[in-house]
Amino acid sequence: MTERGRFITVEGGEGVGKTTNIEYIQEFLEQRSIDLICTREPGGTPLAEAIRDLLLAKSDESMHATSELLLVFAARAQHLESVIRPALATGQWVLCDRFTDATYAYQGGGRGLNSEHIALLENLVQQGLQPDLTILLDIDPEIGMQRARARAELDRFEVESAYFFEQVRKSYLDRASQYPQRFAVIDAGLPLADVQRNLSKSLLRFCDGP
Ligand code: T5A
Repeated sequence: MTERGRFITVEGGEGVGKTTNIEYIQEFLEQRSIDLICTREPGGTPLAEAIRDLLLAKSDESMHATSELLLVFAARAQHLESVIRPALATGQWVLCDRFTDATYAYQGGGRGLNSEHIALLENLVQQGLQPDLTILLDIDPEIGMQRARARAELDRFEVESAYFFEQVRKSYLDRASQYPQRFAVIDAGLPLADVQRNLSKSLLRFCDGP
């Protein structure tokens, strides 16, 4: 029987360097001849990408937090069934830019939604599937937003208040303390070379064991 692939997620606040470091992680794993796919949330399939567009677009109609939560999980259900589960089942590794920890951080911490409601949807959609490794890139939200502002036009989340992003960061760090066996917290405020050195250490531990 084919051994199930491993599931790695990368998380963090705005402008923390996920895109930059996911390329690095992908190269690191491919150099070790690991067959992997790289994907993202919200998104990863045409339908889920259309939901992403709805979630990120600024609009005259404000989106209710519960609508936002349901859209995030609708995209996730599609992504899981069409991409993530089939890949893992054939032994491929999956490297995903954000997953459900982002929902606890943004919809739970940022929007203040009840985490028990998030857990209900998580159970429904994931049926127990959890990442094997979650890399949390942690940074002072003010520095992350400076980087995001310098890079591109801000989306519907990126125009939220400083308080919102402090709550997002706090929720991520709370999740990391709650699940230390799967989280690796990396200081993303360091120069990129140092961030990537620390990333390599975590990846080596994950690939080769302690
Ligand atoms: N969302 C998502 C939810 O609300 N709930 C959910 O359940 C999920 C899954 C998705 C949005 O959706 C929300 C959260 C998000 O708001 P996204 O595209 O995944 O959006 O997230 P963003 O944070 O918007 O991603 P970005 O592409 O904006 O930022 P990255 O990828 O974290 O940052 P990156 O790599 O583009 O770097 C930003 C800049 O900083 C530089 C880079 O060169 C770049 O210019 N940089 C550094 N500079 C100095 N030192 C370093 N160490 C640096 N690292 C990167």
